[in-house]
Amino acid sequence: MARGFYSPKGGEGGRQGRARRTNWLGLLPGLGFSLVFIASCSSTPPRSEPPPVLPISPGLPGTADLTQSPGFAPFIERMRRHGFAPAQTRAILAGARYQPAVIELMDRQAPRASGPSGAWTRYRAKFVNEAVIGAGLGFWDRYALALARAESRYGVPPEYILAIIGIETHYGRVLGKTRIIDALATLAFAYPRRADYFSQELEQYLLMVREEGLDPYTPRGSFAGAMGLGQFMPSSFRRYAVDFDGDGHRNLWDPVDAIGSVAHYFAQNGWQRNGLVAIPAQVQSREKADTLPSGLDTRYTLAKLAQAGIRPSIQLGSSEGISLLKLDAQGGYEYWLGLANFRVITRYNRSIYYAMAVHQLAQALQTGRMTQRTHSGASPQ
Ligand SMILES: [Ca+2]
Repeated sequence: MARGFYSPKGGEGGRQGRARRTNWLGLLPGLGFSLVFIASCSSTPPRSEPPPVLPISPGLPGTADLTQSPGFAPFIERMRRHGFAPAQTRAILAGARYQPAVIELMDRQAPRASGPSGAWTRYRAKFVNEAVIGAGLGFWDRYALALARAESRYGVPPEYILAIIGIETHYGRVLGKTRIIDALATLAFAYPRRADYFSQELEQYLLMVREEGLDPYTPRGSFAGAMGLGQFMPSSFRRYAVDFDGDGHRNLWDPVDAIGSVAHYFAQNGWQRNGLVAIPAQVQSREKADTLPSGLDTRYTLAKLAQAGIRPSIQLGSSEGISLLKLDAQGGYEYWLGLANFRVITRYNRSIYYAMAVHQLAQALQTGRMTQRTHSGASPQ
């Protein structure tokens, strides 16, 4: 998802229609404020235990009020600075439901084994496969004009925009069906480990629905609050979403707006037109290569890499700032060199596997497109 963390796909399905518009005056106070929430917000359950199952209908005896969360009062204050009266914020949140499944899914994102276990090969197979490539090529045909326009305006090639949308939502097939307000309120007020992050996203969400004139209870998406074909978090929605079809609304459930918005996201995060993303590396020996630390934050010159017996598989100019990437593939580690645009992809989701899957899916889509166009006699673009 845009700006967040890896979210496992496939647990949610459904299609989000265009979010209904609302009259904000209708949300002013008058609703009851009794909210049902997790009883204790002071600790995170250990990963090995199932998450607590709590009643979700308001007013049941023995349940706590959302206002008991230590983050609740500061949140009301923060929204006041944006012109939300406390009663108004409370009224909106009164309609949010605690969703234990959200906590459960969040806790399931266990850290990966340190390897070698072939984790990259398994990850790749989920996203770079015939089904996703086929759907991506169909999407490319349908939205070729918008993709070309996005490339011209933002410098991001169609295949990378398509790879993001394919990995995030399988081209709109898996958009998530959790109400965004439920996901964000649950994580902001009942998930202490990430409360800071999610209360900021909840704040951004309320600002977003006010700006866009949306009913706060209508948008749906992932259990972590990501929305639309590119799975933007609310802060990314506000910062990077664009109205790319010119109908006056930013609608990330609309493919054309999603295409423009993903490209805009990349451009704003430093995407270099015609820049390289990643290339395989040849290593003389693993022992020698492993004398250099690897990872997203590493920066090497070609000379430094050569000293460790690591060479690019294609000729590179005098590149600086090369990240050495080591992937836990089945049958042994793979070494890659990540360039500036690779790191831009990680701004979307800070994961080497994620960015590499985007890159490899993009390459497969480009090859597929060229093959199609060649066979049909069209120019291979
Ligand atoms: Ca639009």
